[in-house]
Amino acid sequence: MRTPSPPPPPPPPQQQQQQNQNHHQQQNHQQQNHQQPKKRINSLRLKETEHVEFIRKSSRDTETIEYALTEHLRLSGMYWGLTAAALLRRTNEITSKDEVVQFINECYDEKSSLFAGAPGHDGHVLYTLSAIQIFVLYDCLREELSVQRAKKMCEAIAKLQNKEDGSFAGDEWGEVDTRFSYCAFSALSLLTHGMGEECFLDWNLESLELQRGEKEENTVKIYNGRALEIMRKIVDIDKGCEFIMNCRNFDGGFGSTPGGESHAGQIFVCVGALQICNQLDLLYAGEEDNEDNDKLAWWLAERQVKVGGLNGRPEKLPDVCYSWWVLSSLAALKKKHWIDLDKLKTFILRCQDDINGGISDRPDDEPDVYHTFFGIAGLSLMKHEGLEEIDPIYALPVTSVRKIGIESDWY
Ligand code: GRG
Repeated sequence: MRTPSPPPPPPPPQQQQQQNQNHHQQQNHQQQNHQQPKKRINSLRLKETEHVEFIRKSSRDTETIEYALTEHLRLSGMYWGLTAAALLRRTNEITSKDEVVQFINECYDEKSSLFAGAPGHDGHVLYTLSAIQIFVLYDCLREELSVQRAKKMCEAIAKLQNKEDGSFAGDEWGEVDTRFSYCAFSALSLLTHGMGEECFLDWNLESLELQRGEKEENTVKIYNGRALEIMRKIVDIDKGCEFIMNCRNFDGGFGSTPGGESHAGQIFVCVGALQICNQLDLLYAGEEDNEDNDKLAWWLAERQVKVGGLNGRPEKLPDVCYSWWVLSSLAALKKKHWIDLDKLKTFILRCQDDINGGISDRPDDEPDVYHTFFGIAGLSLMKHEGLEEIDPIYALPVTSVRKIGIESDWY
């Protein structure tokens, strides 16, 4: 299962080899793009106003084919757009809070006690997380989510866990994926932190004496611990983390299910889930693993290709969204500096549409809200001037998670 640990930085030879291969792919791609008319002038300055306008327009342009095709993930789209705007400190320019809350409530599916991607669709743990994230973003979880609904959601999430192997399904149809383990743990963590003690009192938790948002040193840690204790009453955290560890590969990465190929997106969800459950130590539990000799961080650092962008797995093209999936995972491992951050920043800024706003996967492609969010989130992780800082585990502004008492040392 385990291979010998790689040497410490600078880049290992296989990175060079892989970068060369990626370079060829990029050259081909760039050659194709040469034939298309250039529709923007890129100044390498973050186009804040244009991005806000792009997000605002994307949520209003209901007649476009893109809008129709993305209906099933409308709630996640709303989370991407609003969180990007919050990082730009301009949420109010997108839409009103009342309109947002009304839409979220329309997405609630009474049958599953979960939120759906759009009104009338089936509930799913991914959209449940998006709904909770938006409530946290607006600091209105307690006002807008009834205690009864919050408890039903906790029970519905618990039902998605397989008690034998600890995995989570996304919904009643049963597809299993480490993405859903992350969604379940993140949703429960935000709920248990944000709802307050009275929500959980009749679950024999009287002795926990929860208080919201304590700021003093140490008390916050205790608060985090108490929220985790509540989570333990709802789901089997240890088995959940055991399943995640069963999805680990010989290269240090993680896949969607045991034996699945390592992929940066899956690594984000696995590292995040372990971190939320306070079990990140499991990464270093093997004989050869320790924090200084970290195969996983190596795999992640090797995702940077010559043009500065990151790919999601070996021999693939770079894509702005991996600025988030890779860099947030490295942030959790406290190894962001294993990437050339200046080159990554330049790559993201080159993917902006300077005229109409929005960020695309690669330079000169069409922008969309997904890449706009993950590009801005990546820049925020690199502490880009003028942006709110983002929490690499919960994918929400640090100011928002602090308001519900989540204080961490991974920024
Ligand atoms: C709160 C940020 C947040 C997320 C919620 C759903 C989820 C939890 C995480 C998704 C993680 C994931 C698997 C991301 C990868 C998405 C992606 C770009 C997949 C593309 O895969 P391929 O194979 O692309 O089409 P490559 O780049 O490998 O060719």
